Amino acid sequence: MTPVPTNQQQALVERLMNACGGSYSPEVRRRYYISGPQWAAAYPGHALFHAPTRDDVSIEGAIEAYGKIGIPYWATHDTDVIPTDKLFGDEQWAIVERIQKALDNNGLKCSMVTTETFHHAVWAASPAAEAPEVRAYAAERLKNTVHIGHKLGAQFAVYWPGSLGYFVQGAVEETETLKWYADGLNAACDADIELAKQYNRPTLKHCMEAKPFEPQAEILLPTSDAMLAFIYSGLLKHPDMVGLNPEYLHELMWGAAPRAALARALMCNKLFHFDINDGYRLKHDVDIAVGLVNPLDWLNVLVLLRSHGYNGPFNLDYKPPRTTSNHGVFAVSFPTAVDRFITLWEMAGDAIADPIIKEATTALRAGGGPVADPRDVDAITRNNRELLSLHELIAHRLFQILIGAHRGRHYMV
Ligand code: XLS
Ligand code: MG
Ligand code: MG
Repeated sequence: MTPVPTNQQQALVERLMNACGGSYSPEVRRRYYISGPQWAAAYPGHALFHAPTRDDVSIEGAIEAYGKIGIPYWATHDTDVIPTDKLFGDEQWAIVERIQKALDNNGLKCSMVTTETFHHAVWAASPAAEAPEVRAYAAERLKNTVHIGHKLGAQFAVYWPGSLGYFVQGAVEETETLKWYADGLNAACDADIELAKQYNRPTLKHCMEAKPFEPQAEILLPTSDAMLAFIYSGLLKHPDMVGLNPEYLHELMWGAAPRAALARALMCNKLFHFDINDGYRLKHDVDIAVGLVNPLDWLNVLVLLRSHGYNGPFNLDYKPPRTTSNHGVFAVSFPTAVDRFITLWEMAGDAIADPIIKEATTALRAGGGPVADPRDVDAITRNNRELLSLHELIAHRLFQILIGAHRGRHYMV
């Protein structure tokens, strides 16, 4: 084996990327409501046990790279772009202006803004801590993010409560903490109503994002379902303005079927925004890029969303692996993530239109016909016994669509 000299490695990666083929043009990619977060582009590969492996990526660097790839929207936490001690003042607004310029220069729009309420030491006891000054500060931060959102033309504000939970039991009174958390969201929505008037824009869509574990040991709103209950709990002043930003992996982490979790959000008309990535059940929030672990499940998720006309953002909330270089982040990681998403989205269209799946689904819904006595359990069971084999047949057909067998692709031994 011949070693690959360092000055030829990028060229090798590029050549093999081209050899893979099947990439969409930036124009095609821009037709989809895909957003690239600043934090995903700038993630340097660090974690609890990991030192960073990559260099910093600037605001302009991320936006320019997204523009070239064809990622049409950009999203950010407040402190991804504004140092904590520069928030609220003139320096913040100068940075916001810089961001707008970079977005304009590269043909991107800001879709979403979110407040970091988990990293800084001030959030040690959560954004809904006992101390009123912490909660007042949290409200200021949320209102400020809404303001930045209006300034940048965003449509969505996301809330991942992060440290809303505890490590040791008994000290925190959960119902009180949840009421305090609602106060923060209420302040953000009230501010939004005022700012929307001022900027002559619609109010933002406020989207809650659940994660079952991390960063605290116990989380007070661990799932999208818990958040739905919170939205309808009576604690929110504007429940109509608040919905969900489920994250694919966050649902998988607690053992859910992500498709079923999304269905429950759809039933309530609360699926506002969707963080897309992949990973493993009952494990950490590894944020692997979409489709690399569970492509069949992803196909199923997109069939559901397409058939319900979901038209919100698909936010690339994943972490390029720490083995990927700074060059690789934009040459391999982002374009391939976008292209797998588009491919799966198009396959979902194939699945919806597939004549075999259609006929099987219709037959299942028709059942075997009425039985003479509607209480005759044996007759009812017998009546559609053979039809039920279609469940597995449909799953097989979805697998065929995933591997292209429905288009005549076959393997020979
Ligand atoms: C963290 C979350 C975070 C949110 C936005 O696990 O996924 O990245 O999407 O704060
Ligand atoms: Mg997320
Ligand atoms: Mg995650």
